[in-house]
This record gives sequence, C-alpha cells and structure tokens, in this order.
Amino acid sequence: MTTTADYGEKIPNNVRLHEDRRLQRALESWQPNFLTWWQTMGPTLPTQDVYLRTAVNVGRDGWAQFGHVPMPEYRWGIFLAERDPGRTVGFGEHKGEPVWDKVPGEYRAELQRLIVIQGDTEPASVEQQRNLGATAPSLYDLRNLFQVNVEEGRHLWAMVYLLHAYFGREGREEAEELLHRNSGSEDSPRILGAFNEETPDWLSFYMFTYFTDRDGKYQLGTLKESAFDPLSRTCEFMLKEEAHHMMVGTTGVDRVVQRTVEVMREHDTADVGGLGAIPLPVIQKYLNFHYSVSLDLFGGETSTNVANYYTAGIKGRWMEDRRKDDHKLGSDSIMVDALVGDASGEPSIGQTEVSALVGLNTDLRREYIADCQGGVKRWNRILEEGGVTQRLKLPHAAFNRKVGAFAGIEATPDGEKISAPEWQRRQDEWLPSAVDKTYVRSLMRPVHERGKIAAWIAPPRNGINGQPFDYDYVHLA
Ligand code: BYC
Ligand code: FE
Ligand code: FE
Repeated sequence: MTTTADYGEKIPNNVRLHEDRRLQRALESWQPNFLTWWQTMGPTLPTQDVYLRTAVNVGRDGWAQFGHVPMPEYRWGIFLAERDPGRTVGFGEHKGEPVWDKVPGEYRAELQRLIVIQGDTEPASVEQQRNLGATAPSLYDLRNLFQVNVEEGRHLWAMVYLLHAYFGREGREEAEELLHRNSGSEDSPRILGAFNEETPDWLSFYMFTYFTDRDGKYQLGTLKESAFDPLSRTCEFMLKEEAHHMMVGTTGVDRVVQRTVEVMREHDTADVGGLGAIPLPVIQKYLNFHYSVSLDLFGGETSTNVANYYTAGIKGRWMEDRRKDDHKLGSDSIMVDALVGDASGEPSIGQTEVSALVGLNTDLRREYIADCQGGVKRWNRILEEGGVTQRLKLPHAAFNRKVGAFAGIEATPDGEKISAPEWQRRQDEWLPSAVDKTYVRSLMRPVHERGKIAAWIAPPRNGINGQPFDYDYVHLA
C-alpha cells in the first residue's frame, strides 16, 4: 500500500487504482457524472481561484497541501488510512478474528446500507450550502465554505469508491443514485431528515457545521471501528478532514456571539435587533433547531438494526477500545429515553431500561450530547467575559423530535410535555420564526473585500494555515 497520491492520474488515489483496470474504468465513468452534479448542484458563486487544502497523503507528518486552486481544476482523490496488518475485530461475535478485506456475504446488505446512508449525507450538505457564497461575511469565511464543500465532495468519493470496489453492480447503481437524490427534493429527497432542511444563511451554516457535522464525527467514529477494514480505513482518514468542519462551526458561533456581546455593551441593550447584530434569543432558537434535528440523526433510542450491526462487527461504539467491558454486551443493560405511562395512564417523558445492544443509538447520542455541551460552555464563557448575564443552553432531548421515543409528542426546551395546540401556538418562541429568519437574512450581505468583515460577526482569531485574516483567500471571478 502506497501512501502518497499520484496526482498524475485522472483520479488521485493511494489505493493502487491502476492495478485494477475494471474498477478504474468504472470510477472514471462515474467521474463525469460527479462533475456534472458539482456544476449543477454545487457552489454557485463564480471564482477565479480559492486558497484550499488538498489531501495528498495520509501520513502523520502532513497530509495536505495548501494553494490557490481554480475550482474547475480541483482534484478529488481516494484516500484510505494506512493498513494495520495485525488488526483484529474489536467487538461483537467476531471479536478477536482478523478484520475483513472483503465483504462477507451475510453482511452485504447491511454494510451497503450504512455506506449508502453515509454517502448520501455528503453531497446533500453541498447542495444545502450552495448559495451561501453570495452572502459570505468575509473572504476568510468564503474560503472555509469552499473548503468544507470540496471535502464533503471527497467524502462522497470515499463512499463511492467502496460501493464500486466491493459491492458489484448494485454498488454502482447506488453510486448513481447518490447523484440523483437531492436535498429538499419532493420526488427524491436525501435519506436523512436534517439533510433536507435549508441552510439559507450563515448562522445556519455555523450551527450546521457545529451540530450536524458533529453527528458525522460520531457516526464516522463508529464506522472506523468496523471489521470491514476498507470502511474503517476510509473513515479514519475522513475524520481528519472533519476536524476543520467543526472548527468552522465552533468558531463561527463564537464570533457571532462575540459580536452580539460587543453591540449589547456598546448600546447598553439586549435588544440588538435593529443594530445589525443577532439577538441572543435568535441565536438560541437557531441552536434549538439544529441541535434537535441533529439528535434525530442518531435513529431511535432502541433499534434492532444497531444491535445487529454491533453483533456482526460492522458498526462499533465511539472509542470502542476504551470501553471497559466484554465488547459483546450480551447481558448488559442501559437506561434510554422513553415515554412512560404515569398514574393516569397518560404517556409522560421518562426513561426505561433496555438491553445495551438495542440501546446503542442512545449510547452514541449520549457521547454526542456531552460533546455539544462543550460548545455551549465556550459560548457562555464569551457571554460571561463580556459581562452579559444571559446564557445559551441545549434544549431537552424531547424538544422538536421527529425520530425516536419523543417523535409523537410535543415538549418545550425545558422538557415539559405540552399539547399539540399549545405547540402550534408557541413554537415561534423556541424555533426560528419567519420574522427571525427574515431578519437574519437581511444581515446577509456579502463582504468580498480583502480584510473586511460583516457587522454581525467578529473576525476570527486566526487565519488559515498561518495566513493573516486579510489574506487574499479567494479571487472572485
Ligand atoms: N431521518 O432503527 P432506527 C455526516 C430510519 S452525518 C430519516 O432507529 P438505525 C455529515 C431508519 O433508517 C453522519 N429516517 O435506525 C454531516 C430506519 O429505517 P428502516 C451520517 C431515519 O438504523 C454533515 C427507521 O427510521 N452517517 O456524515 O438504528 C455534513 C428506524 O430507525 C432517521 C450515518 O448516519 C432520520 N434522521 O439508525 C456532511 C451513518 N433516523 O430500516 C456529512 C450510517 C432513522 O425502518 N447510518 N431513520 O427502513 C446509520 O448508522 C443508521 O442508519 C442511522 C439510523 C444512525 C442513521
Ligand atoms: Fe463529510
Ligand atoms: Fe463534514
């Protein structure tokens, strides 16, 4: 296995693609369809070039190269992390056996399904973000948008490689379908709910990259544990790129909060709505929305699918090797969120004990929620240091859910169960209302001038790859 990509090839890769002519030809015939999709569904803002990092290697001592790249010349490559020749299955009924280089017939359908679901999210996010370039608050932010977009495109390539290399004709058909479904489409929407929502403004983009890309981090983390070694190695490398997406979200929200605090202090008012900043209650509503739709991405609190994946060895837990148990979970149990009958028989928000295996979606969601708390803590520190008394918080797990135990009920962000009519009446208090969205959109005017930034957001502390904030990150067409 070589680690350095050959950029002399049509499809840069570190998987010795040239040694498998059939596979190479199949991928080369998918490539123009991908490029057509990128042209029609990808970023709409015309540019001369963008300062991008391109993956060139998978090594510890550097894997990326930075430079100004004209978008039509961007090269999407196939990169798998280095093989660990002694690797064994870490969990489930095959624990301790050597990992698989091929797809076992009995798990083919399940593995294909997981890879298709993963693959579907990647182009979906590019589609959701396609118009944001037109309203970027700075060239720095514009560059980050393009960076996230090209890497999500590369993540699609990563899944399409697996489908082509290991799943035969069905895999090739699924690879085509990944370009035909579209975010928000009536007839053929993307598979998971959050990926059919709009990302119409930059506050949504930062919340999306904070909360929804973070689901990606956790799902990829579980697939990295997979006994199907090519999937594991692909996900391991994707996780390196994912870190930047989350940095964009974390610091993006930081900077919005920072700017709001500054304007609140300057004018000695919390009512910054007419002053060009985003009021804290509006930030809270955006947070409520993106967090709750991202919780849905973990599936039901209990799931026989996930129990089967685990037992088969195809999807593990977050940090599987740090767990101090038998990694089979045959007799363990876990408390999960549930609707439980109260004395009157009316269902109420509570918890119930289930077998650990069927509760694995809950286990992963719990890790995710703990991580999300970290963001809220940071943002609240900015509020505190700015001398502001208001605080942000994560809404209750029952709030605004469409998947899982709480899908059928309505609840406030504090976790109080309410009736459907009350929800109808009051949801604008908790989710971005038409008025909030219109206001945020009214702030979204492009600042495409070097070193300048929009008034609703603070500049970043650091530039990209050691460059200053006022670097010429993007040359517009
Ligand atoms: N929307 O048994 P259950 C990323 C379906 S993000 C619509 O609880 P399971 C990225 C479910 O398919 C990471 N449908 O589900 C981020 C099932 O259908 P069937 C993406 C949903 O299988 C930002 C039924 O409901 N990767 O990378 O235990 C930018 C019962 O559900 C939803 C993955 O998700 C939903 N939200 O868990 C770019 C990893 N949730 O079987 C990229 C792969 C559930 O009844 N996927 N359903 O027809 C999986 O591991 C699992 O399929 C899920 C669901 C965790 C998604
Ligand atoms: Fe991704
Ligand atoms: Fe991402």
